[in-house]
Amino acid sequence: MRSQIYRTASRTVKSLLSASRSSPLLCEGRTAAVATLTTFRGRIPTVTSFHERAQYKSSQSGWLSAALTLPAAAYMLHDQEAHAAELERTFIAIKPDGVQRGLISEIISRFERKGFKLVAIKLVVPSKDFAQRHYHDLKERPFFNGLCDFLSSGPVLAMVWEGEGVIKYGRKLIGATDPQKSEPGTIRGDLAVVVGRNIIHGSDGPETAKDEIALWFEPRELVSYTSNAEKWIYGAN
Ligand code: DAT
Ligand code: MG
Repeated sequence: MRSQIYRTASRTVKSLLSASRSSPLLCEGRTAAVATLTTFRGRIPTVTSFHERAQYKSSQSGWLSAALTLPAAAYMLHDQEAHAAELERTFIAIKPDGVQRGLISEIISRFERKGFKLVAIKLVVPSKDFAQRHYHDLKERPFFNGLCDFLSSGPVLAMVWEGEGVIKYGRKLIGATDPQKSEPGTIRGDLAVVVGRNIIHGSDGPETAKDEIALWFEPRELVSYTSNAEKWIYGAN
């Protein structure tokens, strides 16, 4: 347990430090949060939330008011359970057919209700060149050109979801590539009929997830935060 806490803490510190390097505007709040980490022995994972509140306050009305909120924030977070799971991230996109059919909220709610956390989202119309980069591993397939034409034909809702096992389980929520073979209860099984209009994309492994997140999002577009629900979603008895 203790080593998990230290692992999570060091991850938090690393991400805070790298974020502060990449974003000078946020530097003050983040550095202060890292410094505070050393004073919160035994309650390390709450620092992320604390930091986010401090950063928010800092961006709203300056560091002074953030400093004034510290005792209250520390008190409010005192009861939060330490969530020590190593959380992973996956890239999920609702393709133009899913967007046009009004399935955004239906699809998002399935990931949300499961307990996964949304950490990035944007609506974009990818260029054909961008679509070809996204599907580069399929460039030898006969449907590659049509697939890239289709992905770049309209708005795509690009997202990053976070959670324990989210890459593999995200694929389970999505269902088999061909909706004719997807189980009922899955997104494609319930909401799509043919492979050429299967409404959603999900990364198929850790390496793909990393590459696809980097292709679609700038690091600063990924929002690290602690959800209030996490203490109810994660835990061991
Ligand atoms: P998935 O989207 O399940 O990861 P994939 O990576 O093999 O599947 O293929 C990417 C997309 O290409 C898929 O969502 C739909 C399209 N596609 C796959 N196989 C196809 C086929 N046989 N005919 C037409 N389109 C296909
Ligand atoms: Mg794939």
